[in-house]
Amino acid sequence: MVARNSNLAKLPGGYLFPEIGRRRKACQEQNPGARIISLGIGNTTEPLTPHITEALARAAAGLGTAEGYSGYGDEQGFASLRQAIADKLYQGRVGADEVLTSDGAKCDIGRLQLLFGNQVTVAVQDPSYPVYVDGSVIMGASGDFDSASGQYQGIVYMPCLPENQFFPDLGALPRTDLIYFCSPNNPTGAVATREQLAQLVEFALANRSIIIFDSAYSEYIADPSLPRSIFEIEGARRCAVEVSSFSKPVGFTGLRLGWTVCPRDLVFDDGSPVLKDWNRIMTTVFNGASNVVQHGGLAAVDDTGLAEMRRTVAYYMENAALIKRCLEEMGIESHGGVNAPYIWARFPGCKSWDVFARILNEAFVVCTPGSGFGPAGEGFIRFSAFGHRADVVEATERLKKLSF
Ligand code: PL4
Repeated sequence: MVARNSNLAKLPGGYLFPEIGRRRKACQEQNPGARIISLGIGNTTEPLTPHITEALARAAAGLGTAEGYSGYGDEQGFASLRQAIADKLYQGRVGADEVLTSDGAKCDIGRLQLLFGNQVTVAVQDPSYPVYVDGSVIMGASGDFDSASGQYQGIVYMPCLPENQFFPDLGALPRTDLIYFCSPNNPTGAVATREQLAQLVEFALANRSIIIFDSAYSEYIADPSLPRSIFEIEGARRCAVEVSSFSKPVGFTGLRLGWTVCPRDLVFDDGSPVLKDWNRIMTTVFNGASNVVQHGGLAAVDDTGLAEMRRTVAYYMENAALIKRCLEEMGIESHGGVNAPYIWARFPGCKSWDVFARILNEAFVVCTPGSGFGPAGEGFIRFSAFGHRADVVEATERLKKLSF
């Protein structure tokens, strides 16, 4: 027999989102006639535009011809797509050679964890997208789980609460090798200001840390004064990598296409470039994003695609406004939902999973319990703005009938 990977044994429970799916299924079985609406998992619902589906269809049909057929491509992705991302989404702030495309931000986070190995120390925003912590645990970079605090002993948790404007007190933090930072934030919906990101970069440079910046929701920033990329900040090229995705702005959650920017200037202690090792990881354990999907990505970032992207984002943000208004009418404190598709609602004195259960069983609406994102999420609930408009309207009507 083979010994179990002891790191996996450190995880106290299953991954958050399948657990929510399990509870939804149980509720449906108990209430077969109920029409459950999801404001839970951040999963896109609106159809792709003809502009994109035509590009996908053309590429797929081309594979059936001698001229259009292609097999393995470069693991880093189409040169044209890397250039388009650098030019259109980063306005030339990063080089095409620094952009490596992939099958999504989540998968890149896992491969970055492989890149940095298990000897690194790690800091995360608390609450945060569970992959940062769970992936670090699986890699062996977390220490043991302490059930009293709900924290891993080897991970530095940076509380991000309404009381500190969702930005950690950097002066109170110990040095770590890696700092995971997500803006617009999942789950709080908070967006770091330029000044805050400048402080973070200064902190990372002073400590010789590397920031893993997750900008999966950057297209949801409508306020032009807020930074969409860490690379808008002076010095970030020497201390940050950025993961991002076509999932949320274009609806490629099922198609799968993302990218990571790893600047040439970022080096390890020994002076060797991080980009060289990132290339090594990507060429070794990844075989390139689907060639059909990359054609869809090219369509998403041409002029028509970018205009459509803005309309898709606007649609989900109108949902966010409806959810926020509903919570306001209910007298529930809420955050986010302005430059981000998540609304973070506070239920003082309540346990997140209890509120989740009430909303599911009494309103047949799925949400996400804040504690699933870290101990500082206890007492909060995350509502996702991804959904069909009619469902969001009905969900808010049902929510208004509950009292907390
Ligand atoms: C459920 C901050 C959602 N099964 O689609 P990707 O891989 O390019 O991007 C995933 C991702 C990356 N970074 C952040 C994210 O919030 C997400 C997606 N998160 C959510 O509801 O929190 C989907 C979750 C999916 C998952 O586990 O990612």
